Order: sequence, then C-alpha cells, then structure tokens
Amino acid sequence: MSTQTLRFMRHANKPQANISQSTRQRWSVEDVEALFKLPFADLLYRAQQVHREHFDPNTVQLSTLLSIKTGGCTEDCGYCPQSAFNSTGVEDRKMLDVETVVTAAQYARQNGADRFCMGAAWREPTEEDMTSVVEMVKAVRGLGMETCATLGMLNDEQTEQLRAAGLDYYNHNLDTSPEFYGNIISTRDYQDRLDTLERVRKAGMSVCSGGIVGMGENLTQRAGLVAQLANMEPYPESVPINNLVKVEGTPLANVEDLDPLDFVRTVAVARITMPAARVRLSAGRQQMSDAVQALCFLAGANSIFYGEQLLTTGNPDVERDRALLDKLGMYPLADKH
Ligand code: SAM
Ligand code: DTB
Ligand code: SF4
Repeated sequence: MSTQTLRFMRHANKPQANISQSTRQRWSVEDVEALFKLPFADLLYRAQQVHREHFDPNTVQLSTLLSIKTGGCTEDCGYCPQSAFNSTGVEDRKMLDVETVVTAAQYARQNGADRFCMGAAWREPTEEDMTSVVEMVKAVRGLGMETCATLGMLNDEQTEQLRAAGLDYYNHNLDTSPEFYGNIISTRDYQDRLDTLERVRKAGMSVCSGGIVGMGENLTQRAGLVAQLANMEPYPESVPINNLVKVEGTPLANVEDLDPLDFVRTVAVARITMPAARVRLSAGRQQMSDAVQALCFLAGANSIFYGEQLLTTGNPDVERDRALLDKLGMYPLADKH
C-alpha cells in the first residue's frame, strides 16, 4: 500500500470541511487500487467512518428518472439499449411534451422523490431540443424539486441556457477508465466528456458524474474510473455507480457478472475518495438482493434511483424500496423528521 493511502487512513476520521480542492488529496490509480484490495471489513469500516463524518447515515436521497427522448441514439455505447448500433427492440420515440414531463415529476414528488432527472438518448441536443428542455426544467423546478438533466455533450451556449433555466445538476458519466473506454465506445472520446463536465462546472451547476462497473474491466481499470472522478477539481457532488444492466442485443449482453461484493467495494472506494459526494447506488438494483443493497448503504451509498423505471429498463418498484428503507430504519431526504 502506498504511503499516501496509509497517510489517508490514519487521518480518515478527521472531518473535511467541504469539496474544496485545496483541502483534499489527489488519488493515484495505485492508491485507489490499494483501497479496493483492503480486507472487506476494513474497507467498509473506513467507508462508514468517512460517511458518518459527512452525512446522516440513515438518510437517502431519491432521484426519479424519466426518459424524455428514447432510442435511436447515434452513439455506439456498447452497454446501451438506446444506441442505434444495438438491436435491442427499444423503439425510437419523439420527445415527450412538457405536460407529460410535469405530470411525471408531480407523481415522483408525491412518492417522496426530491430530485427529478430528465434523460435523452442524444449525442448532443439541437437548438430546437434545447427550447423544450428549458421549458421542462423551469416547470419541474416550479414544483419545488431539484432538477437534473442528462442530454449528452453540451456546448457553451447550451450549458448557459440550462443554468439560466435553473438546472441544479447535469449528469454526464465518465463511464469507465480512460484505458478501458475504447473497448466500449468509439463515436466520442474521453476528452469530449471531460470538456462537457468542465463547462457544467464553470457555469456553476452541480456535477453528477459516475460510471458503470461489470463491463469486463479489470480491477486497475475500475480503480482508474474512481481515480478520474476523485481527481476532478472539485470532484462531482453526485456520483452514480451503475452495475451494468445486461440488455439482449448489446455487445455486452453476455459479459461475466461482477461479484456483488466487488460492486459493494466500488461504492466504498467512491465514498472514501469523495467523502462529501452523494454516492448513488444506481442501475442494477432490480437484480440485487436486499442484503447487497444494505451492504452498499453500509459502504456509503446515500442516494438511489427511485421509481419502477430507469430509462428503458426496470428498477425496483416504490413499494419494494419503501419496505427496504423501513427494514433498514432509513428515510428519504425529502421526509420531514
Ligand atoms: N445520452 C446521454 C449520455 O450518454 O450522456 C444521456 C443518457 S445515457 C443513457 C446516461 C448513462 O446511462 C450512461 O452514461 C451510462 O452510464 C448509463 N447507462 C446506459 N445504459 C446502461 C446500462 N445498460 N447499464 C448501466 N448503465 C447504463
Ligand atoms: C446514470 O448514471 N444512470 C442512469 C442515469 N444516470 C441517467 C441511467 C441508467 C440507465 C440504465 C439503462 C436503461 O434503463 O436504459
Ligand atoms: Fe446514446 Fe447516451 Fe446511450 Fe450512449 S449512453 S448510446 S450517448 S443514449
């Protein structure tokens, strides 16, 4: 284990004031990999310590997703059911209208969600797309919910339009490490993603960025993703950790399953390296037992996607999630206590 990791561990229970680059350390891939290799109990103990220094460990932030434009995407992301390169049976639909989106957001709020995330199967939005999205953001914000959008790459003007509309978070995932990225996507490169994230950050919106594990990456590559995220200055406020949802018709449909404990480890390492971020236990929960999800919460996850649908694939229904949170004595951020 490197000296930096050991130094970090000795000081793991010292509070960090906020996500400020001046007070936090940069992470080498080697350091992050060393965390992954800790004995499971030691890793979870460290993650719990860090988690409790920054958050109430019994509270969970609930984001509801809505696909505002589904399918027919021009990108070739190997995991994605919405790529036109993949024959998954997902139909190319036109964009939803503002009323439909607002109705869905109202429903999500009634169910206890505090954030509403609008996703579109685009490489990047057009000018016309932006007009509708801006209306949607304003309307959802008017309901008193936090807003998030994930629309692909943004230019400066589009970023500014979203900021002016009051968008709280922009989601744009790094997806994997720079070294593994080329195995999964060829139609845009890693730097394009970093550029969009930089624009979002500079415009003053909060950054939501994470990745997918279980795509056949090795441990070093998994550590490489976490290091990339943790070394962003500052690191993202929200970090979705997705377990690959294997969809028939995508090139990754038959990749070997990730050991669930390695998923839990990824959550723990994200928590330790990004202490004040919301770490979201994201796609893949429908296939996960309650016990594995409980371990993820213990490892520092404090956010989930909530509602029976992700974008095109399923998610646990609201009743199952309410029951799980009850069993664990956890409560949604939006609930008054
Ligand atoms: N088109 C936009 C983009 O790629 O940024 C926004 C929507 S895209 C579906 C958002 C994210 O969903 C992807 O970056 C990826 O991390 C995640 N995702 C897509 N398909 C997935 C799958 N099968 N399993 C897990 N995560 C997935
Ligand atoms: C994120 O990191 N995961 C969400 C959200 N951001 C947009 C999307 C998961 C998509 C899973 C596959 C699907 O439902 O199409
Ligand atoms: Fe398109 Fe986004 Fe899917 Fe890639 S992940 S194919 S950009 S919808």
